[in-house]
Amino acid sequence: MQPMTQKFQNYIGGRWSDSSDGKTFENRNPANWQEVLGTFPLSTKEDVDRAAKAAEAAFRKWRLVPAPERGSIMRKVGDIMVARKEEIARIMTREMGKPLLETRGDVQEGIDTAYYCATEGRRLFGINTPSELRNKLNLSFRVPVGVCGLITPWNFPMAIPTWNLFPGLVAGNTFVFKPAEDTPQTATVLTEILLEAGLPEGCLNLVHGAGTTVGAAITEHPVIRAISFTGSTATGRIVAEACGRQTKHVCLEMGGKNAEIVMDDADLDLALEGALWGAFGTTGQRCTATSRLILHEKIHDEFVQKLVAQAARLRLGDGLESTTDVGPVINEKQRKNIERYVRIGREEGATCALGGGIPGGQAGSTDPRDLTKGWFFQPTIFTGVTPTMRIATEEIFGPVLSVLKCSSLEEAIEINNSVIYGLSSSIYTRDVNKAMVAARDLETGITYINSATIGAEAHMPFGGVKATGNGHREGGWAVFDFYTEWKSVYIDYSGKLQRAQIDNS
Ligand code: UN1
Repeated sequence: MQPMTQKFQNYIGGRWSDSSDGKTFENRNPANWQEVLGTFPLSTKEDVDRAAKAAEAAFRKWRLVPAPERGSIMRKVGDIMVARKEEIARIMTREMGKPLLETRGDVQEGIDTAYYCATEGRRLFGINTPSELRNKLNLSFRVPVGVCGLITPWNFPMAIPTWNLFPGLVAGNTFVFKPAEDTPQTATVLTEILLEAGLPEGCLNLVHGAGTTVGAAITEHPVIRAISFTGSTATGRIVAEACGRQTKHVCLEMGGKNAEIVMDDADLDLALEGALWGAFGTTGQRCTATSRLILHEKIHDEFVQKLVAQAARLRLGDGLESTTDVGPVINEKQRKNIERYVRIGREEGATCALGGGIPGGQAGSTDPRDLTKGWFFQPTIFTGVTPTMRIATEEIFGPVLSVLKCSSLEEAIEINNSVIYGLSSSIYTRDVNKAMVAARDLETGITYINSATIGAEAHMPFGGVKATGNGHREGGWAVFDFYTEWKSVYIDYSGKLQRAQIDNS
């Protein structure tokens, strides 16, 4: 007998419910696409409307709960996540594909964010200034924005929702949350954890479904005052336009084309490890993934040779297997896109030095490591890439690394800065002067010195410049600037009318 497929629901206004029209979609395992992990509501505009109204009602009370008390819920959330870390990592690996080592890291990022936000509940500092007038006091403090809409991607199914929900809730906002259709179960677990920790009804409303329906309805809903979106630059622009029309706050985290620069004085073994981890970790599906490697001409050939040899040894497989280094790509559409870019790279005249295709295997085999069952793609390295090629400028979001050559630090920086994106960058050098020039001049929101382009920490600002973002940051203290408004309060205790700019002259 076939096992029953688990049926999951939305969480709106304190109740678990189906989509208003009863429709559902399937969640499948990318390492074995025959395996259905559950069905989820394919929600409607009406569901979003109910969620937004529930969030609005909850906001009236939640904003008055003292911030340290809101923060203490996050401490409990962190404790529950610690206790359930392994279970969540397994759920995430099954629906997202990356190896357990990485899904544990994803959960850990959520735990770190929970404990960090718990402590921020006791700060949320404002700024007080002297008044220009006598017997008058000026205060400025943070107030919540209101109902926020959160639209998150599948590559960090736990970390990215927590980067938003935890600080946003501690700051006193309430949420309508639409997770990616590829990773709805991790989002469901996160919702359960917040409820178990004591988050009141209506503060978090989980609405599953398609971006074109649920995402669009969230973006357009008049009650929702701020939108946080992480995904492609193309979709981000649509979200931004809609928000602009409605004067809604919007925080965008979009594409990247991150480069690792290796100078001729670098510790090459370290730089090699960084390149392998940055390019092929998470199967290259991080916004921060290394998709360009800019090598100094003096070390280029030796480096490429070692890189290709080591990348060839990476083991593809189901992320649940301890022997797996690189999991599958998330879905068929993404894999087709990666194949398309490999074709483009070849047509542009770059040399495919490794991989470039779908790995073979025994069709119909019962071996759990059979790669034909999932959306696997070989780790791929292109050499002879020049800065204007499409594989050097466009985001691929897969295990494809483009290798470029430079003859100086200045040229490396120029190549790095020549793309439209600006999320992360990295430089390997032993020369402190070069490192400092790079830290200053690389046009990215994040720069790593002697470390890979990936690995942001929860308490530091995260985000990019140029087409990657719109000036906001997630993570750390900076995310509270997005989830709060400034309120300026003037307290006049002179007992008379004091006219600013007039009575003080
Ligand atoms: C992302 O790729 O969208 O810095 C997030 C990193 C991770 C988060 C990446 N901590 O690579």
